[in-house]
Amino acid sequence: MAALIEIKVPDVGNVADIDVVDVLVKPGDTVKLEQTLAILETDKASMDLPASAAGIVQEVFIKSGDKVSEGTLVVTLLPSTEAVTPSVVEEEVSIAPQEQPVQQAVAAAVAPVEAVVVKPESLAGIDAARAAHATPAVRLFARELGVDIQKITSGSGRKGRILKDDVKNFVKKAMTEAVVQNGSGIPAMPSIDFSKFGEIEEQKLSKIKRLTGQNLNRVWLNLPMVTYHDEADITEMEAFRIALNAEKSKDDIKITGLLFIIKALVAAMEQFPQFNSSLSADGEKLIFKKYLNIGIAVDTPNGLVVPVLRDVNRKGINELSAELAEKSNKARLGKLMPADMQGGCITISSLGGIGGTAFTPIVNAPEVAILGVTRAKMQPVWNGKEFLPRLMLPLDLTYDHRVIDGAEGARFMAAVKQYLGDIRRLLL
Ligand code: CAO
Repeated sequence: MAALIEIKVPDVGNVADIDVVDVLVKPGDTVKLEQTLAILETDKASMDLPASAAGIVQEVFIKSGDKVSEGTLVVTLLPSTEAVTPSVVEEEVSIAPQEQPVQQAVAAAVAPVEAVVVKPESLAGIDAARAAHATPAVRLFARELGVDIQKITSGSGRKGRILKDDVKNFVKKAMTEAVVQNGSGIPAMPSIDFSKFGEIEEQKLSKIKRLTGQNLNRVWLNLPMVTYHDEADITEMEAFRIALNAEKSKDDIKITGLLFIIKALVAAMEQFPQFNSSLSADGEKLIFKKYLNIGIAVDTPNGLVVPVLRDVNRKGINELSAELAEKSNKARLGKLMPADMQGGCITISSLGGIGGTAFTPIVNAPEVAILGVTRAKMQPVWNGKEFLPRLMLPLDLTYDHRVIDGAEGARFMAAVKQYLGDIRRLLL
Protein backbone atom coordinates (compact mmCIF):
# COMPACT_ATOMS: atom_id res chain seq x y z
CA MET A 1 0.00 0.00 0.00
CA ALA A 2 1.33 3.43 -0.94
CA ALA A 3 2.57 5.62 1.86
CA LEU A 4 0.14 8.24 3.05
CA ILE A 5 0.92 11.82 2.25
CA GLU A 6 0.73 14.13 5.20
CA ILE A 7 -0.25 17.70 4.50
CA LYS A 8 0.70 20.12 7.19
CA VAL A 9 0.32 23.82 7.75
CA PRO A 10 3.25 25.47 6.01
CA ASP A 11 5.32 28.41 7.16
CA VAL A 12 2.93 31.30 7.52
CA GLY A 13 5.49 33.82 8.56
CA ASN A 14 5.99 33.20 12.26
CA VAL A 15 2.32 33.43 13.11
CA ALA A 16 0.99 30.93 15.62
CA ASP A 17 -2.55 30.10 16.72
CA ILE A 18 -4.13 30.72 13.35
CA ASP A 19 -7.91 30.25 13.32
CA VAL A 20 -9.38 27.52 11.18
CA VAL A 21 -12.44 29.16 9.66
CA ASP A 22 -13.59 26.36 7.41
CA VAL A 23 -12.53 22.85 6.46
CA LEU A 24 -13.56 22.07 2.92
CA VAL A 25 -12.74 18.35 2.66
CA LYS A 26 -13.80 15.15 4.40
CA PRO A 27 -12.52 11.58 4.40
CA GLY A 28 -13.12 9.89 1.04
CA ASP A 29 -12.96 13.10 -0.98
CA THR A 30 -10.71 13.12 -4.00
CA VAL A 31 -8.48 16.13 -3.74
CA LYS A 32 -6.81 17.69 -6.71
CA LEU A 33 -3.47 19.36 -6.62
CA GLU A 34 -3.79 22.90 -5.24
CA GLN A 35 -7.40 22.37 -4.21
CA THR A 36 -8.20 24.36 -1.11
CA LEU A 37 -8.41 22.11 1.91
CA ALA A 38 -9.19 24.69 4.55
CA ILE A 39 -9.54 28.41 5.14
CA LEU A 40 -7.26 29.89 7.75
CA GLU A 41 -7.46 33.30 9.19
CA THR A 42 -5.09 35.50 11.12
CA ASP A 43 -5.90 38.93 12.49
CA LYS A 44 -4.62 40.42 9.28
CA ALA A 45 -5.62 38.10 6.49
CA SER A 46 -7.59 35.14 5.33
CA MET A 47 -5.81 32.44 3.39
CA ASP A 48 -6.59 29.25 1.57
CA LEU A 49 -4.60 26.18 2.48
CA PRO A 50 -3.97 24.40 -0.82
CA ALA A 51 -3.29 20.68 -1.26
CA SER A 52 0.33 20.14 -2.16
CA ALA A 53 -0.52 16.78 -3.66
CA ALA A 54 -3.45 15.03 -5.26
CA GLY A 55 -5.02 12.09 -3.48
CA ILE A 56 -7.93 10.67 -1.57
CA VAL A 57 -8.50 12.08 1.88
CA GLN A 58 -7.90 9.43 4.52
CA GLU A 59 -8.24 11.48 7.64
CA VAL A 60 -8.88 15.13 8.50
CA PHE A 61 -7.11 16.37 11.62
CA ILE A 62 -8.51 19.85 11.95
CA LYS A 63 -11.99 21.33 12.25
CA SER A 64 -13.44 24.83 12.16
CA GLY A 65 -12.71 26.73 15.32
CA ASP A 66 -9.36 24.97 15.88
CA LYS A 67 -6.16 26.94 16.16
CA VAL A 68 -3.21 25.77 14.08
CA SER A 69 0.43 26.71 13.60
CA GLU A 70 3.21 25.85 11.21
CA GLY A 71 3.57 22.06 11.03
CA THR A 72 0.07 21.18 12.31
CA LEU A 73 -1.12 18.08 10.49
CA VAL A 74 -4.13 18.95 8.31
CA VAL A 75 -5.00 15.80 6.35
CA THR A 76 -3.52 12.53 5.20
CA LEU A 77 -4.00 11.57 1.58
CA LEU A 78 -3.78 8.27 -0.23
CA PRO A 79 -1.61 9.12 -3.24
CA SER A 80 -3.37 9.49 -6.54
CA THR A 81 -2.05 10.15 -10.00
CA GLU A 82 -4.99 12.40 -10.73
CA ALA A 83 -2.84 15.45 -10.30
CA VAL A 84 -4.03 18.17 -12.58
CA THR A 85 -2.35 21.17 -13.95
CA PRO A 86 -2.72 24.45 -12.11
CA SER A 87 -4.68 26.04 -14.93
CA VAL A 88 -7.37 23.38 -14.69
CA VAL A 89 -7.44 23.69 -10.91
CA GLU A 90 -7.92 27.40 -11.22
CA GLU A 91 -11.20 26.82 -12.96
CA GLU A 92 -12.45 24.69 -10.13
CA VAL A 93 -11.35 26.75 -7.20
CA SER A 94 -10.73 30.40 -7.06
CA ILE A 95 -7.34 31.17 -5.60
CA ALA A 96 -6.21 34.71 -5.29
CA PRO A 97 -3.16 35.41 -7.46
CA GLN A 98 -0.84 35.80 -4.53
CA GLU A 99 -1.91 32.43 -3.23
CA GLN A 100 -0.98 30.40 -6.31
CA PRO A 101 1.59 27.81 -5.29
CA VAL A 102 4.90 27.78 -7.09
CA GLN A 103 5.72 25.36 -9.86
CA GLN A 104 7.98 23.27 -7.60
CA ALA A 105 4.95 22.31 -5.61
CA VAL A 106 3.45 20.74 -8.70
CA ALA A 107 6.57 18.70 -9.33
CA ALA A 108 6.67 17.56 -5.74
CA ALA A 109 3.07 16.52 -5.85
CA VAL A 110 3.28 14.42 -8.99
CA ALA A 111 5.76 12.08 -7.33
CA PRO A 112 3.98 11.04 -4.14
CA VAL A 113 6.26 11.30 -1.18
CA GLU A 114 5.84 11.34 2.52
CA ALA A 115 5.24 14.50 4.48
CA VAL A 116 5.23 17.09 1.81
CA VAL A 117 5.16 20.50 3.35
CA VAL A 118 4.93 23.08 0.65
CA LYS A 119 5.91 26.63 1.30
CA PRO A 120 3.73 28.38 -1.17
CA GLU A 121 4.75 31.99 -1.48
CA SER A 122 1.14 32.80 -0.90
CA LEU A 123 1.09 31.71 2.67
CA ALA A 124 4.49 32.79 3.79
CA GLY A 125 4.48 36.06 1.96
CA ILE A 126 0.81 36.89 1.95
CA ASP A 127 0.14 40.54 1.41
CA ALA A 128 -2.49 41.15 4.03
CA ALA A 129 -3.55 44.43 2.56
CA ARG A 130 -4.30 42.90 -0.80
CA ALA A 131 -5.64 39.55 0.31
CA ALA A 132 -9.39 39.36 -0.11
CA HIS A 133 -10.96 38.09 3.05
CA ALA A 134 -13.28 35.51 1.50
CA THR A 135 -13.74 31.79 1.03
CA PRO A 136 -12.92 30.20 -2.32
CA ALA A 137 -16.61 29.67 -3.00
CA VAL A 138 -17.24 33.38 -2.56
CA ARG A 139 -14.24 34.25 -4.71
CA LEU A 140 -15.47 31.90 -7.39
CA PHE A 141 -18.92 33.50 -7.18
CA ALA A 142 -17.34 36.95 -7.51
CA ARG A 143 -15.28 35.82 -10.49
CA GLU A 144 -18.35 34.38 -12.19
CA LEU A 145 -20.02 37.78 -11.88
CA GLY A 146 -16.90 39.52 -13.12
CA VAL A 147 -16.33 41.22 -9.77
CA ASP A 148 -12.79 42.03 -8.70
CA ILE A 149 -13.07 40.89 -5.11
CA GLN A 150 -10.21 43.16 -4.07
CA LYS A 151 -12.56 46.07 -4.70
CA ILE A 152 -14.92 44.94 -1.92
CA THR A 153 -13.24 46.70 0.92
CA SER A 154 -15.10 45.17 3.84
CA GLY A 155 -17.33 42.19 4.33
CA SER A 156 -20.26 41.65 6.64
CA GLY A 157 -19.00 38.27 7.89
CA ARG A 158 -17.01 37.55 10.99
CA LYS A 159 -13.90 39.71 11.18
CA GLY A 160 -14.94 41.48 8.00
CA ARG A 161 -15.06 38.33 5.88
CA ILE A 162 -16.62 38.92 2.47
CA LEU A 163 -19.79 36.89 2.03
CA LYS A 164 -21.84 36.09 -1.07
CA ASP A 165 -24.32 38.78 -0.03
CA ASP A 166 -21.50 41.34 -0.01
CA VAL A 167 -20.66 40.40 -3.59
CA LYS A 168 -24.35 40.67 -4.55
CA ASN A 169 -24.64 44.06 -2.86
CA PHE A 170 -21.49 45.24 -4.61
CA VAL A 171 -23.00 44.26 -7.97
CA LYS A 172 -26.37 45.87 -7.11
CA LYS A 173 -24.67 49.10 -6.12
CA ALA A 174 -22.55 49.11 -9.27
CA MET A 175 -25.67 48.50 -11.39
CA THR A 176 -27.63 51.27 -9.66
CA GLU A 177 -24.76 53.67 -10.11
CA ALA A 178 -24.51 52.71 -13.77
CA VAL A 179 -28.25 53.26 -14.28
CA VAL A 180 -28.20 56.62 -12.53
CA GLN A 181 -25.03 57.70 -14.31
CA ASN A 182 -26.24 56.59 -17.73
CA GLY A 183 -29.71 57.98 -17.21
CA SER A 184 -28.81 61.45 -16.03
CA GLY A 185 -25.11 61.88 -15.73
CA ILE A 186 -25.52 62.76 -12.06
CA PRO A 187 -23.32 60.96 -9.57
CA ALA A 188 -24.90 58.29 -7.37
CA MET A 189 -25.58 58.96 -3.71
CA PRO A 190 -22.77 57.70 -1.49
CA SER A 191 -23.48 54.68 0.66
CA ILE A 192 -23.16 55.65 4.33
CA ASP A 193 -22.73 53.39 7.31
CA PHE A 194 -25.14 55.12 9.73
CA SER A 195 -24.37 52.63 12.48
CA LYS A 196 -21.15 54.61 12.99
CA PHE A 197 -23.26 57.39 14.49
CA GLY A 198 -25.70 55.43 16.63
CA GLU A 199 -28.12 52.57 16.76
CA ILE A 200 -30.00 51.83 13.53
CA GLU A 201 -32.56 49.36 12.23
CA GLU A 202 -33.01 48.34 8.60
CA GLN A 203 -36.43 47.77 7.09
CA LYS A 204 -37.06 46.53 3.57
CA LEU A 205 -39.20 48.80 1.42
CA SER A 206 -42.58 47.43 0.34
CA LYS A 207 -42.89 46.51 -3.33
CA ILE A 208 -45.28 49.43 -3.87
CA LYS A 209 -42.80 51.86 -2.34
CA ARG A 210 -39.94 50.53 -4.44
CA LEU A 211 -41.92 50.71 -7.69
CA THR A 212 -43.35 54.13 -6.83
CA GLY A 213 -39.84 55.32 -6.02
CA GLN A 214 -38.47 54.14 -9.36
CA ASN A 215 -41.32 55.77 -11.21
CA LEU A 216 -41.01 59.07 -9.32
CA ASN A 217 -37.29 59.09 -10.00
CA ARG A 218 -37.87 58.49 -13.69
CA VAL A 219 -40.46 61.29 -13.88
CA TRP A 220 -38.31 63.68 -11.85
CA LEU A 221 -35.38 63.15 -14.20
CA ASN A 222 -37.36 63.26 -17.44
CA LEU A 223 -40.00 65.98 -17.02
CA PRO A 224 -39.33 69.69 -16.69
CA MET A 225 -42.01 70.45 -14.08
CA VAL A 226 -43.43 73.72 -12.81
CA THR A 227 -45.76 74.04 -9.82
CA TYR A 228 -48.29 76.85 -9.72
CA HIS A 229 -49.99 77.76 -6.44
CA ASP A 230 -53.37 79.43 -5.96
CA GLU A 231 -56.38 79.45 -3.65
CA ALA A 232 -60.05 78.83 -4.36
CA ASP A 233 -62.84 80.39 -2.33
CA ILE A 234 -64.96 77.37 -1.34
CA THR A 235 -67.16 79.11 1.26
CA GLU A 236 -70.42 78.47 -0.65
CA MET A 237 -69.35 75.06 -1.83
CA GLU A 238 -68.64 74.03 1.76
CA ALA A 239 -72.04 75.33 2.91
CA PHE A 240 -73.71 73.24 0.19
CA ARG A 241 -71.65 70.17 1.13
CA ILE A 242 -72.62 70.53 4.81
CA ALA A 243 -76.29 70.89 3.81
CA LEU A 244 -76.10 67.77 1.62
CA ASN A 245 -74.49 65.74 4.39
CA ALA A 246 -77.13 66.93 6.87
CA GLU A 247 -79.77 65.31 4.66
CA LYS A 248 -77.97 61.96 4.79
CA SER A 249 -78.58 59.25 7.35
CA LYS A 250 -75.64 58.27 9.52
CA ASP A 251 -75.01 55.10 7.45
CA ASP A 252 -74.75 56.99 4.17
CA ILE A 253 -71.38 57.80 2.67
CA LYS A 254 -70.57 61.43 3.43
CA ILE A 255 -69.79 63.85 0.62
CA THR A 256 -66.26 65.20 0.94
CA GLY A 257 -64.96 68.34 -0.71
CA LEU A 258 -62.71 66.21 -2.90
CA LEU A 259 -65.70 65.20 -5.03
CA PHE A 260 -66.38 68.80 -6.01
CA ILE A 261 -62.70 69.28 -6.75
CA ILE A 262 -62.84 66.25 -9.06
CA LYS A 263 -65.85 67.72 -10.87
CA ALA A 264 -64.26 71.18 -11.16
CA LEU A 265 -61.05 69.67 -12.49
CA VAL A 266 -62.87 67.69 -15.17
CA ALA A 267 -64.85 70.73 -16.25
CA ALA A 268 -61.58 72.68 -16.60
CA MET A 269 -60.03 69.82 -18.59
CA GLU A 270 -62.94 69.94 -21.02
CA GLN A 271 -62.24 73.62 -21.45
CA PHE A 272 -58.44 73.14 -21.77
CA PRO A 273 -57.97 69.84 -23.62
CA GLN A 274 -54.16 70.01 -23.50
CA PHE A 275 -54.51 69.08 -19.82
CA ASN A 276 -56.12 65.83 -20.97
CA SER A 277 -53.27 64.80 -23.22
CA SER A 278 -50.03 62.85 -23.17
CA LEU A 279 -46.83 63.40 -25.05
CA SER A 280 -45.86 60.50 -27.34
CA ALA A 281 -42.74 58.63 -26.23
CA ASP A 282 -40.66 60.21 -29.01
CA GLY A 283 -41.86 63.66 -27.90
CA GLU A 284 -43.14 64.42 -31.42
CA LYS A 285 -46.92 64.25 -30.89
CA LEU A 286 -49.55 65.21 -28.37
CA ILE A 287 -52.20 62.56 -27.86
CA PHE A 288 -55.55 64.05 -26.84
CA LYS A 289 -57.93 61.84 -24.87
CA LYS A 290 -61.67 61.95 -25.33
CA TYR A 291 -62.36 60.26 -22.00
CA LEU A 292 -62.05 61.89 -18.58
CA ASN A 293 -60.61 59.57 -15.95
CA ILE A 294 -59.23 60.98 -12.72
CA GLY A 295 -56.57 59.26 -10.59
CA ILE A 296 -56.80 59.81 -6.84
CA ALA A 297 -53.61 59.36 -4.80
CA VAL A 298 -54.49 57.22 -1.80
CA ASP A 299 -52.25 56.82 1.18
CA THR A 300 -52.08 53.15 2.30
CA PRO A 301 -49.98 51.33 4.91
CA ASN A 302 -47.96 49.84 2.04
CA GLY A 303 -47.39 53.11 0.23
CA LEU A 304 -49.04 55.38 -2.27
CA VAL A 305 -51.45 53.96 -4.87
CA VAL A 306 -53.54 55.76 -7.45
CA PRO A 307 -56.94 54.20 -8.23
CA VAL A 308 -58.68 55.72 -11.24
CA LEU A 309 -62.28 56.97 -11.32
CA ARG A 310 -63.57 56.50 -14.87
CA ASP A 311 -65.73 58.76 -17.02
CA VAL A 312 -66.08 61.26 -14.22
CA ASN A 313 -67.86 63.76 -16.51
CA ARG A 314 -70.78 61.31 -16.84
CA LYS A 315 -71.23 60.63 -13.13
CA GLY A 316 -72.96 62.56 -10.38
CA ILE A 317 -71.49 63.48 -6.99
CA ASN A 318 -73.28 60.65 -5.14
CA GLU A 319 -72.13 57.99 -7.61
CA LEU A 320 -68.57 59.32 -7.50
CA SER A 321 -68.69 59.44 -3.72
CA ALA A 322 -69.59 55.74 -3.53
CA GLU A 323 -66.91 54.87 -6.09
CA LEU A 324 -64.23 56.90 -4.29
CA ALA A 325 -65.11 55.22 -0.97
CA GLU A 326 -65.02 51.76 -2.57
CA LYS A 327 -61.73 52.31 -4.41
CA SER A 328 -59.93 53.98 -1.51
CA ASN A 329 -61.02 51.13 0.80
CA LYS A 330 -59.84 48.56 -1.71
CA ALA A 331 -56.56 50.48 -1.97
CA ARG A 332 -56.02 50.43 1.80
CA LEU A 333 -56.79 46.69 1.91
CA GLY A 334 -54.32 46.10 -0.94
CA LYS A 335 -57.12 44.72 -3.13
CA LEU A 336 -56.87 46.99 -6.16
CA MET A 337 -56.32 45.21 -9.47
CA PRO A 338 -53.85 46.68 -11.99
CA ALA A 339 -56.81 47.70 -14.20
CA ASP A 340 -58.18 49.81 -11.31
CA MET A 341 -55.05 51.95 -11.50
CA GLN A 342 -54.72 52.37 -15.25
CA GLY A 343 -56.00 54.91 -17.72
CA GLY A 344 -55.88 58.05 -15.59
CA CYS A 345 -55.85 61.46 -17.35
CA ILE A 346 -54.90 63.67 -14.40
CA THR A 347 -54.20 62.82 -10.76
CA ILE A 348 -55.34 64.60 -7.63
CA SER A 349 -53.18 64.35 -4.55
CA SER A 350 -55.23 65.57 -1.60
CA LEU A 351 -53.53 66.08 1.73
CA GLY A 352 -56.37 68.31 2.96
CA GLY A 353 -57.56 65.76 5.51
CA ILE A 354 -54.13 65.99 7.13
CA GLY A 355 -53.17 69.65 6.79
CA GLY A 356 -50.63 71.73 4.89
CA THR A 357 -50.59 75.06 3.12
CA ALA A 358 -48.84 74.05 -0.13
CA PHE A 359 -46.66 71.36 -1.67
CA THR A 360 -45.19 70.45 -5.03
CA PRO A 361 -46.65 67.14 -6.22
CA ILE A 362 -44.85 65.21 -8.97
CA VAL A 363 -46.72 64.60 -12.21
CA ASN A 364 -47.95 61.04 -12.62
CA ALA A 365 -46.53 60.70 -16.16
CA PRO A 366 -47.52 60.09 -18.91
CA GLU A 367 -50.21 62.44 -17.59
CA VAL A 368 -49.22 66.07 -18.04
CA ALA A 369 -50.46 67.58 -14.78
CA ILE A 370 -51.33 66.80 -11.19
CA LEU A 371 -53.43 68.84 -8.77
CA GLY A 372 -52.29 69.02 -5.17
CA VAL A 373 -54.77 70.02 -2.47
CA THR A 374 -54.01 71.01 1.12
CA ARG A 375 -56.19 72.11 4.02
CA ALA A 376 -58.87 74.76 3.53
CA LYS A 377 -58.65 77.59 6.03
CA MET A 378 -60.99 80.42 7.02
CA GLN A 379 -59.24 83.68 6.11
CA PRO A 380 -60.04 87.40 6.05
CA VAL A 381 -60.45 88.28 2.37
CA TRP A 382 -60.73 91.90 1.16
CA ASN A 383 -63.71 92.40 -1.19
CA GLY A 384 -62.86 96.00 -2.05
CA LYS A 385 -64.85 97.43 0.86
CA GLU A 386 -64.27 95.15 3.80
CA PHE A 387 -62.59 92.01 5.02
CA LEU A 388 -64.88 89.00 4.99
CA PRO A 389 -64.25 85.57 6.47
CA ARG A 390 -63.91 83.15 3.51
CA LEU A 391 -62.95 79.49 3.41
CA MET A 392 -59.92 79.35 1.14
CA LEU A 393 -58.67 76.12 -0.38
CA PRO A 394 -54.96 76.00 -1.37
CA LEU A 395 -54.34 74.34 -4.73
CA ASP A 396 -51.01 73.36 -6.29
CA LEU A 397 -50.88 72.51 -9.97
CA THR A 398 -47.71 70.83 -11.22
CA TYR A 399 -47.48 70.48 -15.00
CA ASP A 400 -45.11 69.17 -17.64
CA HIS A 401 -43.70 72.36 -19.09
CA ARG A 402 -43.00 70.67 -22.43
CA VAL A 403 -46.77 70.46 -22.93
CA ILE A 404 -48.24 73.26 -20.80
CA ASP A 405 -47.08 76.87 -20.93
CA GLY A 406 -47.04 78.96 -17.78
CA ALA A 407 -49.96 81.12 -18.94
CA GLU A 408 -52.02 78.02 -19.80
CA GLY A 409 -51.32 76.66 -16.34
CA ALA A 410 -52.51 79.90 -14.74
CA ARG A 411 -55.66 80.03 -16.93
CA PHE A 412 -56.46 76.42 -16.17
CA MET A 413 -56.15 77.05 -12.45
CA ALA A 414 -58.33 80.16 -12.78
CA ALA A 415 -61.02 77.97 -14.35
CA VAL A 416 -60.76 75.35 -11.55
CA LYS A 417 -61.09 78.17 -9.00
CA GLN A 418 -64.09 79.59 -10.78
CA TYR A 419 -65.91 76.24 -10.77
CA LEU A 420 -65.13 75.70 -7.09
CA GLY A 421 -66.09 79.28 -6.24
CA ASP A 422 -69.50 78.83 -7.82
CA ILE A 423 -70.36 75.19 -8.37
CA ARG A 424 -73.54 76.17 -10.30
CA ARG A 425 -71.14 76.79 -13.21
CA LEU A 426 -70.57 73.03 -13.39
CA LEU A 427 -74.05 72.77 -14.89
CA LEU A 428 -73.34 75.13 -17.75
N1 CAO B 1 -59.51 71.04 3.75
C1 CAO B 1 -60.14 70.87 4.94
N2 CAO B 1 -60.61 69.66 5.31
C2 CAO B 1 -60.46 68.64 4.48
C3 CAO B 1 -59.83 68.77 3.23
C4 CAO B 1 -59.34 70.03 2.88
N3 CAO B 1 -58.75 70.28 1.72
N4 CAO B 1 -59.81 67.57 2.64
C5 CAO B 1 -60.41 66.71 3.46
N5 CAO B 1 -60.81 67.35 4.55
C6 CAO B 1 -61.53 66.79 5.68
C7 CAO B 1 -62.72 65.99 5.20
O1 CAO B 1 -63.83 66.80 4.99
C8 CAO B 1 -62.88 65.05 6.31
O2 CAO B 1 -63.50 65.70 7.39
P1 CAO B 1 -64.58 65.00 8.36
O3 CAO B 1 -63.82 63.89 9.02
O4 CAO B 1 -64.98 66.08 9.29
O5 CAO B 1 -65.68 64.51 7.49
C9 CAO B 1 -61.46 64.73 6.75
O6 CAO B 1 -60.68 65.83 6.30
C10 CAO B 1 -60.86 63.47 6.17
O7 CAO B 1 -61.02 63.45 4.78
P2 CAO B 1 -60.44 62.25 3.92
O8 CAO B 1 -59.02 62.50 3.61
O9 CAO B 1 -60.76 60.97 4.58
O10 CAO B 1 -61.36 62.28 2.64
P3 CAO B 1 -61.07 62.93 1.25
O11 CAO B 1 -62.23 62.58 0.40
O12 CAO B 1 -60.77 64.37 1.37
O13 CAO B 1 -59.76 62.18 0.70
C11 CAO B 1 -58.36 60.34 0.02
C12 CAO B 1 -59.79 60.84 0.31
C13 CAO B 1 -58.43 58.92 -0.39
C14 CAO B 1 -57.74 61.19 -1.05
C15 CAO B 1 -57.52 60.55 1.32
O14 CAO B 1 -58.06 59.80 2.35
C16 CAO B 1 -56.03 60.21 1.17
O15 CAO B 1 -55.60 59.07 1.16
N6 CAO B 1 -55.20 61.28 1.10
C17 CAO B 1 -53.75 61.14 1.04
C18 CAO B 1 -53.27 61.24 -0.38
C19 CAO B 1 -51.77 61.28 -0.42
O16 CAO B 1 -51.06 60.60 0.30
N7 CAO B 1 -51.23 62.13 -1.27
C20 CAO B 1 -49.85 62.35 -1.33
C21 CAO B 1 -49.37 61.97 -2.66
S1 CAO B 1 -47.90 62.76 -3.10
O17 CAO B 1 -46.82 62.00 -2.23
